[in-house]
Formats: sequence, structure tokens, C-alpha cells
Amino acid sequence: MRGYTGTGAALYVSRGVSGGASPAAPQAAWVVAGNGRGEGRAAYEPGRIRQEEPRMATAAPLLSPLSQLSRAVSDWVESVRALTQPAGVRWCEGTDAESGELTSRLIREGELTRLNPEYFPGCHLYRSSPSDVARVEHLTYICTRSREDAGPNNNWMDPGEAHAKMRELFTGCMRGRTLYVIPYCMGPIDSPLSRCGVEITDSAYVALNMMTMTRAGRPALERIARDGKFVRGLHSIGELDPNRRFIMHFPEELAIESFGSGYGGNALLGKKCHALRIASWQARSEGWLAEHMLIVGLESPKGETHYIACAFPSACGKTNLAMLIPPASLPGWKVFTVGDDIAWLHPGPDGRLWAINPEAGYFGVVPGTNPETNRNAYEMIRRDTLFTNVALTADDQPWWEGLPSGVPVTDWQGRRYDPSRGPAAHPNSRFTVSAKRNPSYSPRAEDPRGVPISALVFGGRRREVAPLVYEARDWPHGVLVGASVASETTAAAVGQVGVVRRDPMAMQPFCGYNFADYWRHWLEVGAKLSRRPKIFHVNWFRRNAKGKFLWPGFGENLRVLAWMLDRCSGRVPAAETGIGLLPRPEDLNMQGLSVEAASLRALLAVDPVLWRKEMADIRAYLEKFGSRLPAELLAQIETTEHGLENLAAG
Ligand code: SAT
Ligand code: MN
Repeated sequence: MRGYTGTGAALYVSRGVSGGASPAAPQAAWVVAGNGRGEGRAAYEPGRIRQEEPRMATAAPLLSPLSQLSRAVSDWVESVRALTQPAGVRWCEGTDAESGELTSRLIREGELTRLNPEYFPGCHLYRSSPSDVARVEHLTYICTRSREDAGPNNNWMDPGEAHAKMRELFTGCMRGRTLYVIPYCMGPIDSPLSRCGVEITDSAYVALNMMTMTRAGRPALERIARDGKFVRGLHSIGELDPNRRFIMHFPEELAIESFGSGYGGNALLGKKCHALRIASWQARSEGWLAEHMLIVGLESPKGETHYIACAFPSACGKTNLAMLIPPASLPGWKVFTVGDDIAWLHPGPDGRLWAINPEAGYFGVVPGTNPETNRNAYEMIRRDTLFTNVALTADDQPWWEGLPSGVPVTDWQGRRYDPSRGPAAHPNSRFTVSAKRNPSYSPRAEDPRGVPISALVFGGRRREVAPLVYEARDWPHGVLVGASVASETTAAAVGQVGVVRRDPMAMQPFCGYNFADYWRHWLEVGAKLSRRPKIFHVNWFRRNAKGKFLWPGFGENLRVLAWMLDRCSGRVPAAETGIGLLPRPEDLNMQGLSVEAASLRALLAVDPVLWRKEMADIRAYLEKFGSRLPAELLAQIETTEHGLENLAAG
């Protein structure tokens, strides 16, 4: 909660993550008016000069120390302190002054570099250890009493064994370091759909990231004290030794223990560990869905707004789609970002599915971000942004592959840039920035009720087989379509890049329990909805025989989304194929876009031979889940196979 006003009505003029306005470049400021319940409403006011410290329009209220707000949290912090033996304990209030102080400290200690304040005011660079640059799926475990509950999709360890192993690693691990306590809320602070956690970490970099990525600090702890329930996340960077690195999840205890990595999804425990792995488990027992999905609002030229949620694997363009800029040839469309990575979807009293974004910031892939691919993101990350593992120019501007200008002189490891040693910026280099910096940030993103979802979209990175878009026959078929997602691997996780793997619902690395039970849960949630979203599958990454992309992607993807909305509103028919419903070419708005007719035909083609093989692969994959697999999914495979036979015959 940047700019949180405590319990008194107050007006803050707050500074960003960075601390300190550059005299050369006056900065805009977030003006946050509090209503006394921590529901600050923020407006971006360009041209306002940021102040060094928050200013209050009324006297500061007397606040009780954070350590006294929740007995359960304090007891846990005390037990962790005794185990890890830090030099000091610091409870995070979540104020801008505190972020500024942490930033200054990291600069003093040489962990952060201030970037050129003229061009990148309030921006900093962090370099991680070179062997700690991505999620480590092979060291990530789900620790449930029964191995079957974790399922073949997860690494499993017995909870007793895992706790013992972690206890050994955590013993005395924070000696000489500060222990940070970060209470956080995933989702709008006043939303009944939100859930809270507390992360304990010995990394100031992690604390700083968490303050941008979540609503962190006092209001979260106040809510925890009221709710009485929270996820316990314990993190230490240890010695950053890849051989002493584990990311353990205990969904039955609502607990996470992470050791040996300071990077992204391994260490910012609110993100993948809590909001996906633990939350997916919580969601099953409470009747909702925690998904690896962006949420975007689309306003048509007629003024009709629909929200859609889309699941793609990491580094497949979720942030770009969430911040899409309509092409000039599609006038009148507006796009609003609700979230770029995670959606919590709840059946509402009206029979629709309602979504919140549990996060408050973006931890996005930097390479490839430029004015052509994502002008919003490009503008957004020019101030108050924390960069991790990008390169530098001679005048300390951040540089990454895909920028139209600038010359890298220092690579992401801080060495003199030498192209023979690989890219200047790490392919998984990241930006951390508050969602409020996003020019397309939806005002509905802070709505405690969430937004109603008209369509769910699955997608992967596939050179072939999957057409540009198709619609599932109905919800159960949509669950099969989601369960069958396959994608080429990316740099977001350690391992080989570019190999096709099954990534059901883009949740392979993130589902906190057995996929078979998860698909059953999906079927059950759908059965309860009376106004179900339609389900679609897209593939922006189809290539021709020469390896060239057939579809331009980025802003042009709006044409495909517009077709989906036409389908949701019942305005256009669709072509039945064995695999689902495809657009008739005349129903895709191609005005102002030059895609050759042959390419469009290829993009919308369903090859029955390739698809029969694909269905056989999917069946073999699903059968690995044995008797827990819902029979409905096998029935859906059969329906598709019959449809493909008819297609081949007709
Ligand atoms: O898991 S991270 O948060 O590091 C990024 C991703 O894989 O989406
Ligand atoms: Mn992600």
C-alpha cells in the first residue's frame, strides 16, 4: 500500500520506491487521500514534485507497534528469531519513507545502483548472483501428508522430513543480518476475496520487492489480526548456494519455507508460492480458483466493457496482452489492465465468475520491451522501477536486448559487455514496478468485488498444430482444452529453453496439488455457475515452414479478442471443427492489417492428421494421472476424436 495513511485522515505526498527526486528532473507524485480505513485512492499527477518524507495534513495518529497487533504473528516471529538468530528484527510498516530508507541502505551497501536520474528517475539496478536468475522447479516441493495429494505434477516430500531438512538450513542462518517481517495482503485490502500472509526474510531486496508487489505493512497486519488466518512464509537467502536451495510448500499448514535463492518466484513468497501454490489448495477447499492468468478489460467502440482472464506460461506475453495498445486501424477500442500474472476467480452470487488480481505490482520480463511491442510498459518502467539483471550504458541507463537505441557497455553480471559471452541483459531480467504506474491501470482493479469475467483464454507458444484461436464447445470441453495446454519452455525457469512440454492451464509449475483433483475442481466450479464464461484457446506463435511468425501479435491480438467478445454476445456464428469452434475468416476484423490470405488460412486450419496425433499425446499425458483423472475429460477426448474423424471424412 504505497502511501498508506495509517488510521488518521491524512494527505500524503509520497515518493516512489526510489527515494529522492532528482533536481534536474522534477517528478510526478502519487497523491493519496486516505479515508481512514487504509483505502487510499490514488491519482497520478504529473508535474508534482515529490517530497523527501511523507507530509501529513493532520497530526500523525499514535500507532501501536506492529509487533503488538497480532499475537499469532508475534509468536511465530519470535520462534523464527530464536531459530535463525538475526542481529535485529524489523517490522515493515509499508510506507514510502520505509522503502526509501531500504533503498538508500542497499545503495550504501553496494547492492543497488542508482540509474541515470535524468532519464530514469527513481530507478535502480540490482544484480543477482549469476547462479540465481530464475525459478528452480526441480528444487520446488509440495509437502503434503499423502504423496497422491501432491500428484505426479509436483515434487513431493514428506512434511516431517522437509521441516527437518529446512530447520537444519535455517538454524543460525540470519546471524549478522536483519530479519524483516512483511505482513501483506494479496488483493484489495478491503476485499472479502483477498487473503493475507506474512513473509519473514533476511533480504532487504526481497522486502523492497514485496512492498511493491503486494499491499504490505500495517493495514495487512490489521487485517490479519481481524481474520486470524495467514500464510506463513519463511525465507532466507542462505549462502545463495544452488546445492543448498529448496522451495518447500506445506499447503495443509498454510506455510512456505524457501532457502538459498533471492530471485523472483523463489523468494517473493506472495507471488507464485502463496498466490498460486498455496492459494490453489485454499481455493479448492473454499470453492474458487487461483490461476496463472492476466485480467484485462476491453471496451469496444460501442462502449461495452468485458473482462477476460488469460492463462499463458511464464514469459509468453501475459504482461504485453494485459497492457495491449489497440492498433490505429481499430479506432475506438480501449484496454484496461486489472492484472498481468495471477487471477483469483470466485463464483459470485449472480452465477458469474468474479476476478481479483491479488498483486499490486508487476514483476515483468524486460528484454523485448520497447515502444513497438509494449509502449505502455516501456513508459511505465522509466521511473520508480527496480531492474534486476539488465545491462548498463556508459551513462548508467538500463539496457536490454530489443531496445531500439543505446549501447550496452556493462553486462548483467557487471562485466565489460562482450557479445561473445551472450546477451547483455539476462533473458529473464525483470522489472518491479507498482501497478499504479501503468497508464492503462483499470480503476476497477481496486474494486473489492473484483470484475465479472466474460471469457477465459488458454494459450501456449506452439510453432504448429494449435490454430490462432478456437472456442471450446462448452465448459467441460474447456477444461480439457486448458488441461491440454502445451508450450515451448522459456528462460523464466532454469532448464532447456524451447522444448514443448505440457503445461495444463499454464499451472504446471504452480498448482499446489494433484492436477487430477484440480481438473475435477474446475469441472465442479463450472457446474455451479449459471452464467459461465466461454473458454477459448489462442496461439500467437504459429510459424510457417521457414520459421517465420504467421501472426503479428502484440496490439493486433485485439482482433482475436474482439471476435471472442462477438461470440460472448452471440453476434457471430462460428465454424464447427473437431477441436472446437473457429472463426469464419470474414468474422475476424482484418481492417488495416496485411496478413496474406494464405497465412490467414494456415492460422485457421485444423489438420486432422496432426490433431489425431495431438489427441493421442494428450490422452497419454492425462492417463498418467490414473484413477483420480475425472472420466469427463476422457469422454471429452472421445468427442473430439469423433469430430476429427468426421472432419477428415467430410
Ligand atoms: O516466478 S517469477 O515470479 O520469478 C516469474 C515467472 O516465472 O513468471
Ligand atoms: Mn507468471
